[in-house]
Amino acid sequence: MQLQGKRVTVFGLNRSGIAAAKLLRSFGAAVAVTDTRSREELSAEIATFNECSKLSKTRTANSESLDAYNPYRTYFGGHPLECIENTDFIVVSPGVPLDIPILGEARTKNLPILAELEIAASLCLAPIVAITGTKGKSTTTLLTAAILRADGRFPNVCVAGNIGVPLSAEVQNLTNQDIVVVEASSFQLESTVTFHPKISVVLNLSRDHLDRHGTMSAYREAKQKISSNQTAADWIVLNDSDVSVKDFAASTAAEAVYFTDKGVPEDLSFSGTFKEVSGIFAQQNEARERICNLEDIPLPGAHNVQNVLAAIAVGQIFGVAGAKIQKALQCFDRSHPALSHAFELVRTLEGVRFINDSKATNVAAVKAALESLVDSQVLLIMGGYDKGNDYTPLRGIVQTRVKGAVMLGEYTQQIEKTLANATDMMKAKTMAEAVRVAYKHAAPGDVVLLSPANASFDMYTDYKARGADFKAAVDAL
Ligand code: UMA
Repeated sequence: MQLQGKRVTVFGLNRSGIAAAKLLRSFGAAVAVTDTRSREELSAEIATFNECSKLSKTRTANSESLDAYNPYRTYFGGHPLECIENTDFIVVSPGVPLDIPILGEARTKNLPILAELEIAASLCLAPIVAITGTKGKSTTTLLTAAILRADGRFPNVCVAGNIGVPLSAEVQNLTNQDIVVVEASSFQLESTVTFHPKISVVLNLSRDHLDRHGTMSAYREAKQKISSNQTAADWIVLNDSDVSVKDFAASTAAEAVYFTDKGVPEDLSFSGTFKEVSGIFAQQNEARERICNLEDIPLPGAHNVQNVLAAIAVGQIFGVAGAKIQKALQCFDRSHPALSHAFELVRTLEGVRFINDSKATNVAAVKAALESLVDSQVLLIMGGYDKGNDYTPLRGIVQTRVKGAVMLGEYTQQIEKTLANATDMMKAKTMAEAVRVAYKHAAPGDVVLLSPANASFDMYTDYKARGADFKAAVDAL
């Protein structure tokens, strides 16, 4: 992408916007930034931006503000029309919805609106493995990176994207000998145009983020952009057991490889990975290779088996030896922050296990958590900011596995309506109250599970703060 002399307006001054602005400037673009938050609210971000800018720009005397480092324009406290005047194109942070009026105005001016991921990927020398899905993206990204690191052939195996570090912040450290594993969300993919990973992975697809995308088909369309520019020289890894993603193969030129946790595939021509009772296997050209034992899977839950299968399928495409894959799984580092608050055992008290699954911000994630608790009765804490969820898929499993559900917060009417009569319903205003109520109804052998099915913004800054509150409440018992 030719950026020298281009005028670009970056929407959103958070992690992605800061990294994109810095990247664009270092490639010679004139960058304006705009954010709905005020200059005061953005003081921390502006300080970070200035800190980053010191690396690429000469500091001027007595200059503490963003403008001092940036000879271009800043528009805070909103997006005035002016911010898209005299600009060649717009770069949006993932958290900026594409239907805000100013972006509509930009479209009438025929200004291209590009994702931060689009810009970063177009400047990335390293091949990209991009991983998407409604749930399991972060875990699979980390597992894939661990397998590729264990192989030893890449000087740098980088992890970026929705997992917390924008690709824009990493591209300049990458060469064509390296590899980058990108967790790609629908928000990031939505406004990509030329994004072209060497390998794409689609783990699953179920209702989520409908407050942003409006319809399931729009959400799916955003996800499908992961593979729309792939060619016959690329690969797509798909969940054979999830009908909603299996047919992604039909809309891409990439060669499809599958994974399934439903036993030995009947189709002899199956290419990919599968789980059966005795372990995990890879199959290619009708030849089977045993990769590891089920005990080698480093994370609990049936959903993590699928994540491991997907990561191994990527390893298989790169020709990573089975023994190295097994070693990578056995030595997998579970301490990455992206793995906390995801089906994490906090404490066992009087035989009751407390599991923090605050990261379960959609219905599919809650279902997966409940399916993993085969031998226990569950006290389930749910609630939060509803993104347009349909809780119907939970009815069956709640009926059989959930002893009681504690509705946390003010926005649980839809859950209560859908799960009425499926289990005992209780209510709590605070996390401490929810934990106390759940514990009161639990018996030895039961599990108290925080798996909210919703975003956390009604009560917390993010799912991590919600998970931390759960842990504190559990510790206080
Ligand atoms: N803003 C505007 N105008 C608007 C709306 C927002 O200016 O109309 C501003 C906000 O004030 C804010 C910025 O735009 O300053 C939005 O920033 P952002 O939310 O994109 O924040 P980043 O720090 O860049 O985080 C993003 C991802 N956030 C979202 O997708 C919402 C992070 O994913 C990601 O880790 C990060 O880039 C690095 O790549 C988080 C997330 O919640 C974890 N993702 C969703 C999910 O996983 O479900 C998709």
